[in-house]
Amino acid sequence: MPTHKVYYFQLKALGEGIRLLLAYADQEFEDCRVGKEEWPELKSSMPFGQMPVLEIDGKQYAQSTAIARYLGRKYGLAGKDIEEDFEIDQIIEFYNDIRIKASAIFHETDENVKARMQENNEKNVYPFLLQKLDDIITKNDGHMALGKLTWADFVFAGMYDCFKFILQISDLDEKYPSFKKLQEKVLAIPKVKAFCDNAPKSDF
Ligand SMILES: N[C@@H](CCC(=O)N[C@@H](CS)C(=O)NCC(=O)O)C(=O)O
Repeated sequence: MPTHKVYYFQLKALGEGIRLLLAYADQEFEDCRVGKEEWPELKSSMPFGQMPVLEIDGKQYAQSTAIARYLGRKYGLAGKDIEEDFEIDQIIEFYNDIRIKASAIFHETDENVKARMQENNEKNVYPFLLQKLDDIITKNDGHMALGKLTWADFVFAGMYDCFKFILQISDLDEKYPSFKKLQEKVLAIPKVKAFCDNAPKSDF
C-alpha cells in the first residue's frame, strides 16, 4: 500500500477537498495539519513554498486544483473524455475566480479600502457571479458539472465554509440554495462523513 500524507494548515479551505477525495477513495492518509509556528521551517521543503501538498511514497504533489484533478482521475471522478474534463475544469476555474476576488478583500489590511471593495463587490460583482454558479449547479442536478458526482463537487464542498467566510454574505445559503445542498450531499457520502466526524474541527 502506498503511503499518503496531506500537508496543510489547521483549516479546511484549500486542503479539505483533497482530504475528502482521499476519504471517498478509502485511501488512508496521514493528515499533517501544520501549525503556524511550524510553517517557516517547513516552507522551503514544499515544491512552491505553499500548501496543500500531497505526498505519495515520498513524491510531492502541489497545487490544490491539480491535486484534486489527479485524484479525480485516479478514483473515477473525472470526465469520460477531454470534453467532459473540460466541463469540470471550467467550473472549478470559475469557482476559483470568485474565491480569489473575495480573498483579495479578506487580505486587505486597510479597513477603509476593504470596506469599499466589499461594498463594490456585493453590489456590482458577486450577484452576477453567484447567481451564475447557483444556476449552473441547479442545471447540473445539484452538481458542479456533468449532472453527476465529480472531483469538482469535493473541491466545492471542502472549500465552501471558507468561501462563505471570506465572501461575508450572511444569507449566502438562503440566496443561493444549491450551494449548501451540494456541500451537504458530498458530506453525507458515508466514507466522507466518517472522515469528517473524526477529523479535527475547524470553522473554515
Ligand atoms: N494555488 C495554490 C495556492 C496555495 C496557497 O495559497 N496556500 C497558502 C495557504 S491557503 C499558503 O501556503 N500560504 C503560506 C505561504 O504562502 O507561506 C493552491 O491552490 O494550492
